[in-house]
Amino acid sequence: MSKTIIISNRLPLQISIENDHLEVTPSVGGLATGLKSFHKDGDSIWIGWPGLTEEEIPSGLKDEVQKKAKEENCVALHLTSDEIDGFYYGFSNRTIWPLFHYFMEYTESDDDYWRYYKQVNQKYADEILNHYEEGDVIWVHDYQLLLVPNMIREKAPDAIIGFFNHIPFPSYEVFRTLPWRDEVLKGVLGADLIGFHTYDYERHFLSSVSRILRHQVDFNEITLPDRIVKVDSFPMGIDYKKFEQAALDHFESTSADQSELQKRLDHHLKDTPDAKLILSIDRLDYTKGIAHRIRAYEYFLDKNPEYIEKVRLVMLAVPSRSNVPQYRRLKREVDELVGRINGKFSTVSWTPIWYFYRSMPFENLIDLYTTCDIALLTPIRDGMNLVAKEYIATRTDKTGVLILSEMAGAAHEMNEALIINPNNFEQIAAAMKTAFEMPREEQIERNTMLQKRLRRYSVEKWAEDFMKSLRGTKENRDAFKSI
Ligand code: GDG
Repeated sequence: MSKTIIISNRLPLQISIENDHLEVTPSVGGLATGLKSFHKDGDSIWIGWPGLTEEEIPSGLKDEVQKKAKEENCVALHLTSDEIDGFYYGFSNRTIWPLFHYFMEYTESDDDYWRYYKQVNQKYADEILNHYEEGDVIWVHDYQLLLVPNMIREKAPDAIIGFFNHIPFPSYEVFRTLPWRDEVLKGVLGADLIGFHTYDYERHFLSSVSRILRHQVDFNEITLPDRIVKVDSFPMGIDYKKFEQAALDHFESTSADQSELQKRLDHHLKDTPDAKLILSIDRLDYTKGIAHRIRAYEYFLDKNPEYIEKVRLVMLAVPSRSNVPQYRRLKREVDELVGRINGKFSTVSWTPIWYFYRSMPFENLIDLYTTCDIALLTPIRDGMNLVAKEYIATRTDKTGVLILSEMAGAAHEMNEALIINPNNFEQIAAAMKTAFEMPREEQIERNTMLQKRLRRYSVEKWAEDFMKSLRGTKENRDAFKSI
């Protein structure tokens, strides 16, 4: 029977070593949380890196790592620390990531990074081919594996290959600055179907293909000498039922089951009449606009001192890519900003920002989503932003206000949120005021619409639509051959 082979840089599980034993924890991040439910329900295997370098795994435990992965229908691909440095921290996160998010000043062009990127992409492609059988569908994910589709195509010309890019695709004027632009485009074009979160990313990609490689582009199809490649937008959804159910369970649990975090949040709300909590959750990444958000909050408190002691920004920043200098600098900047603002506004009984620099268990995430009155998400660029969708899904009584950056892919589908430009502090402060004062009925009205859409376009539907379209490309190919 044919199967789906999912490939992403990281597996949805993270393997670590604790006291000579292997520990398995779920991976945090949009791709893993989103795709997990598709993988769980379907007949698929998932190939990816388990989070430990070859050198970190004692030789006696290598088989054990594979066994743990296999229990979850996963295959662990081992990478050396040099490969991780050059391929992951290097080309993926110092070249592609900043460039695709329009941070050109952070983008490095280094031949060694590129060499590792090609080498590791080949490793992924070879591992896929080890598991591939005729009739299988291959689904490659994200910017770390842009060369993989064509590497598979070279060895398995008839394979059905899909590629989905989870981050933005930049405009041609930005993309063309990449020294390896031709190779990258040729690599992705090995796929039959290329998916993006939004129509804009799709448009940018098609424009680069036609202007750099000079291929014929008709609407959303690219004609290659031997095949047609389809490009389309598939806005990724969330596992709506999981978040909704988690929120319902949360409200049904007794006070004895409450987490420490929940008790502290309740304490703040009980102590202060008209108290409001503003939530901010992201990986600590310069694309997420965390420093902008804190500055906008400062601007808001400066302009609206009547909210002092009444609001609190609860900010969860999940450690990410700390081997890359910009991330370390951002960490310092955020630490300083939080310190400065807490120093500036705190009173004996109140601090304006609660800052957590860690990853929290899922249950705590639900505590935050269900308790905070406002979610303030201000990315400077973001492929989609699933946190915005998760926040709305957990608001089972339909109250709560989402303030969302227009630079997030999610903003295209979430018009009922308060949409802001992350560079405009005045506008963000005004949106915060609007959110605090928004009548309950209006919140319910907006969230009813949002929830209806998110429920319908869940992650299951997203994967189903992509797969359906991918299978459809096979018919296209057969028709093309018969011309
Ligand atoms: C990339 C693109 C695109 C966060 N903190 C914790 C935690 N999370 C989970 C959230 C959410 C996910 O991580 C974050 O997803 P995002 O979409 O917001 O952001 P990225 O990680 O940057 O994801 C993004 C996504 O891929 C999908 O295509 O939307 O634009 O950049 O699911 O719930 N989960 C737990 N603890 C935490 O502390 N358990």
